Amino acid sequence: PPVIRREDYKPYPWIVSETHLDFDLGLDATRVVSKLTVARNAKADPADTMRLNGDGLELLSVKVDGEVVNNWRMDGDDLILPLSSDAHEVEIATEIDPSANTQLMGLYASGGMLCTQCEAEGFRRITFFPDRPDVLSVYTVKMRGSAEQFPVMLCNGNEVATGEEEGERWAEWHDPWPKPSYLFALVAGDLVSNRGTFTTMNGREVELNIWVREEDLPRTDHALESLRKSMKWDEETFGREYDLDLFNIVAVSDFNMGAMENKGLNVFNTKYVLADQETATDADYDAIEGVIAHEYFHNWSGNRITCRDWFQLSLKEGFTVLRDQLFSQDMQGEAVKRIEDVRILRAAQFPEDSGPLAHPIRPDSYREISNFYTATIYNKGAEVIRMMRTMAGPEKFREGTDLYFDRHDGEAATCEDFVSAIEDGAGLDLKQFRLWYSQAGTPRVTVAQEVVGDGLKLTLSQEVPATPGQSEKKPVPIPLRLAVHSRANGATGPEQLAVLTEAEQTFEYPLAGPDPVVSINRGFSAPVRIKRDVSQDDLAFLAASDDDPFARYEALQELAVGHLVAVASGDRSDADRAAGEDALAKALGAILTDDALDDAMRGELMTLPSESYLFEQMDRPDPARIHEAREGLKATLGTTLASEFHALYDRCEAVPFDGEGARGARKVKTQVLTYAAASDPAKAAELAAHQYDKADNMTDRQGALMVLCGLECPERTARLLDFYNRYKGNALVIDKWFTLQALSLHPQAIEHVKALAKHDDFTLRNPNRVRSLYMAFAGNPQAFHAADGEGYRMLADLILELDPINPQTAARFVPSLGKWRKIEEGRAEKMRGELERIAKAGNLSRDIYEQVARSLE
Ligand code: HT7
Ligand code: ZN
Repeated sequence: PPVIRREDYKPYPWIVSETHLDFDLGLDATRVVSKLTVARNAKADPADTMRLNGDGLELLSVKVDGEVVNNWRMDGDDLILPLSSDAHEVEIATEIDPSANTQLMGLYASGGMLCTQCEAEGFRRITFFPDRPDVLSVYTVKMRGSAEQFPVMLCNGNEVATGEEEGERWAEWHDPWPKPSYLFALVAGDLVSNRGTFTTMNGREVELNIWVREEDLPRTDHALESLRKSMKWDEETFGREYDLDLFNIVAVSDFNMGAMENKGLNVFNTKYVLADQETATDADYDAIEGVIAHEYFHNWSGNRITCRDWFQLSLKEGFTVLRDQLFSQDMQGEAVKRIEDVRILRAAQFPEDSGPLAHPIRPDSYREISNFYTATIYNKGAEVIRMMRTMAGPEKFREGTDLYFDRHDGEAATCEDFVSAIEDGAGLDLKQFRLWYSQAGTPRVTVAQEVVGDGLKLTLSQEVPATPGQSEKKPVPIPLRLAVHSRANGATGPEQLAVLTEAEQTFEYPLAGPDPVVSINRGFSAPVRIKRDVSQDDLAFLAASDDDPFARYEALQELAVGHLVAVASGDRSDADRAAGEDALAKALGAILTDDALDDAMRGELMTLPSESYLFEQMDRPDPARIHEAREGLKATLGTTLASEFHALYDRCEAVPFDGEGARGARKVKTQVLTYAAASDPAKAAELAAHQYDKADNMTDRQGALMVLCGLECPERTARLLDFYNRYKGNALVIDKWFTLQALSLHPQAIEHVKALAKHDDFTLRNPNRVRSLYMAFAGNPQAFHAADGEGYRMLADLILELDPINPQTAARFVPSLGKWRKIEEGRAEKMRGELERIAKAGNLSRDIYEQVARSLE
């Protein structure tokens, strides 16, 4: 497959001012007639042909200015059409089979309905078209089909007319906003809606609909409320108002990603729409609120201003992730949300940035754009913009975003346009900062401190590691929020902002008292790794009393990481190990009994660093030893702090479902169970079974079952069976049932996964189901990294079997095998062997080819 390069960008030679689409809908055969009004683009190099992208289409006819023409030719899947004048009307008829579309890109059938997914390059699977984000057109769409099968017909914009004759229904839609083809959407099916309204800041009344299958209607209130909150927040925080009279969301159960921001017609994975107390966890509720906000916010950051080309993907995704993170911080609480976001960044993006698939947030090349919907583009992209906000301050940053929205409204813009607008609007100099867009890799910042007179001299140095294709790196500006506290008198120093721009730089701050302790990268102000020599006592002090909640979390993590890495590497004497456990028990004990903490924050602080995070901190580690060290520490802490844990559990258990602080209490309860499972499995089984049996909500039930799944006890089998029977038929909950078993700490988890892959409810056709089993399995350090390589073989088999069905979803599993350079040699060889086996198989998709080739390089 050819490599597409950013530097090769050229504007499209034709302007497509209007696009008229006519659909004859059928689940097995849909006919599409498109009429394009085209004119030469004076800003592009002249061309005497028009390239119309296609993918798997059956071409029926081509007309130019009303006459059938045959002078076209095919170049691969693309149609090349000679055009001699400055303006034409092009008409193309095609036929597609939505039921055969297992890739779920373009127009496809899902549970008897028809829906579309066009980002990034799915529109070319519907009709021949310049399927690139810088070709903006005004769409008018007419569709017709069986009134019984498709009583509801939706498209972008506003419905302008409908009708029904002899069992056939038709609808015409018009979207006044010019848009690129990736934002086109169509849905037809038997759906019902939860309808609401929102009045915008300028008094426009907007109709809101959450469209679902009838049986799902009772679980849509949270989605509707989340949409209203998002609309209000975007007006208040970014000054963005909605621009149509209608906003539709449709939930579909077969979907490759989370959701899609099509203009006025968002299509969502059911997972991010449906919720009620019985079937969705607190985390599910938050995820729904966050994803609804994200897609809604795209209406400005993505739709009104879109991307010039796919290299600019982070322009819309990074910015929109930042916007949804800030929204969720406001809705759910700043500290806990920030901790969760940093945990995601470290779990997904840091490994990507230090592995074979590392790329800048604005990549330079790709073969398959779907492979670049990554944690780097999304999450690091958000962090990079967050740093601009930290340097400017929220008010100035808002002046920057206002300018960006004003200056580029209606355009297909670049990351450079965004940075320039922030620079001009917020009054920042971002010349050097632009390196964050072009360099991959997570910077490492080393901290050294020295008391000089009554001040503290801080020497900060940075290094950006080499990444594939980028061996030489330059220093980047790193904004670090920090404070200098005193351990001796407990005084907290004022917060400062140090912007490290050189390879090495010194900063001086006044002391707050003797024994200075530096609290650095507060709020995780920069997406970097911090390296410093800091004593266990200093970390314990920060964990107990830093005035920045994130820094408290971070100090406890650092304390645990230091200990666990040393234990897993075999570098700790018995005495050191005992001292480390003691320090952690004291620090955690203080957290468990700190009455000033709310339980949501306590739940975060109780979370030990994950095995995969520990893996990242070590040189060619053995995952089994990491597992042993972490479980060992949990057991020790569970035993040492048994009475504190039990007192906490009892207090939290008494909080009713809707009581004050109930969500935090639920989080803490399950955390306590995880420690008990390691220290006293019999007691944990009893407690978890009790929690499961009396649960009146999914958070408690799932938490209890998660713990039971990892134990070898009779309670496990009975509750797993109960869970399955209770929720049989509810796909999203049965996904949880698969996940819990695939993620479990049970010694036979790998055997369970094999059996589950043969279960009647398992199918490769549904991405949620595939991910529920295999993503969970790939994230189960113990089972996936079985020393004999069985886990790797299973994953490679899955990739090969799934590739012909759904290459995009299959490609998401490749990075798990790409860790071979990082792991101990025995497993490395086995992982690499599986990648080579995939590479040698014939007929690989472009998606798998690219990911495997990059992973082996
Ligand atoms: N912008 C959307 C991306 C998306 C997507 C990309 C490739 C294949 C399928 C897809 N579904 C949705 C989602 C978002 O980030 O908002
Ligand atoms: Zn997005």
